[in-house]
Amino acid sequence: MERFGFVGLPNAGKSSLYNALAGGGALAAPYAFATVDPNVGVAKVPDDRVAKLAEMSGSAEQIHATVQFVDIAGLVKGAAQGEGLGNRFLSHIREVDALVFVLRAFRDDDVPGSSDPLEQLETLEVELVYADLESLEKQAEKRRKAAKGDKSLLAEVEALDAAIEALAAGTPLYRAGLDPEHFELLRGYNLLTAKPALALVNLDEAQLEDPEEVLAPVRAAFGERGDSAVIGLCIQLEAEAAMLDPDSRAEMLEELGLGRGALDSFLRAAYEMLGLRTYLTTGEKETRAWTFRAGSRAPQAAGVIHTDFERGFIRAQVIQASELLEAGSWAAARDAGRVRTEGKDYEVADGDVVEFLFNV
Ligand SMILES: Nc1nc2c(ncn2[C@@H]2O[C@H](COP(=O)(O)OP(=O)(O)OP(=O)(O)O)[C@@H](O)[C@H]2O)c(=O)[nH]1
Ligand SMILES: [Mg+2]
Repeated sequence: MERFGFVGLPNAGKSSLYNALAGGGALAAPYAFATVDPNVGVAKVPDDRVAKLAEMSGSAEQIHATVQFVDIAGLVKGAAQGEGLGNRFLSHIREVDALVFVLRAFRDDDVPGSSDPLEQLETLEVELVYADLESLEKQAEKRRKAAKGDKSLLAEVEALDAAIEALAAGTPLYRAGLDPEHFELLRGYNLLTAKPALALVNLDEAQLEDPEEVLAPVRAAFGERGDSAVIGLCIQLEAEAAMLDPDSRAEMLEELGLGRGALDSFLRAAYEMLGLRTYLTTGEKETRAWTFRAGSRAPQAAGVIHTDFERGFIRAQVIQASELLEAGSWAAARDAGRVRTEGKDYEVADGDVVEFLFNV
């Protein structure tokens, strides 16, 4: 399962965010390093299509796609040189697939720390960039030597040089605009800033009135990807709402004008940013959302259900969920000629409802 890690300064609200997603369980406290060992939780990826298809098919069970999220200890200036929880903290970040920067904007005199999200983003980026730069410089030297005898390594050395240049200028690789081929060649180095990243700005209730005022500078700093990669929400309210039963929760969010809460859209954005997409299967037994990587062909996507499906893949019957729901049933959609037959080169799309035919 894919994992997001929450990265932020002490008291930014990481453990509170964890509690909002998990319905409690993590210590959230107004002092630095309340969290030492990471808390790991699982969240359902919200998807309206699951319930709708389940209703259509009379499914006994509904199964959502899930992601893991990890509440990591707070990072401080100098972490890359061992300050705070130092290397321990960095190794926890290394183990996740994507970064969610939790940036505090909320103002509260009882909670020490900065309320300037931009300043925090800069601090975090400096530490991660520094750690990456240090690890790359060591490795690049060896690769340069090896490339003298082995020309096939030249492209990799070029990629390393481009990455080092960006990092030395203080730019994290997720927004350095590196050549995609270079980026690919850096994959094996497990760099912190080569992971996809998004920023979650923790607002107070007053700031919720006009979030853009707070978010705009963060968007600008986050580069071109800024618009979809910067999300504002009030973690405290979401965490309080998460502790309630579903009816009171809906009522509370409604009263605050938060609709279904911002957590759902945050989870969906994080999932998509990771390059994850969903296809669905539906029948009387269950309706289920399956996670695949954007760009996967039908056999690889089938392999998510079972390796036999990939190995013995013959063909897939496919229709978009919205079309199927409009038709009202699989049989009606098929009779209307709306169910397509696709082969092994088909690139599966988000929202496809699929039946695989395979033989092993
Ligand atoms: N006023 C206010 N307080 C908040 C908000 N979010 C979190 N807090 C409080 O801030 C304090 C720190 O929150 P945590 O979630 O423990 O912060 P953390 O990022 O996990 O901190 P460390 O584990 O020390 O790195 C707690 O006392 C929270 O109740 C918010 O939106 N508004
Ligand atoms: Mg914490």
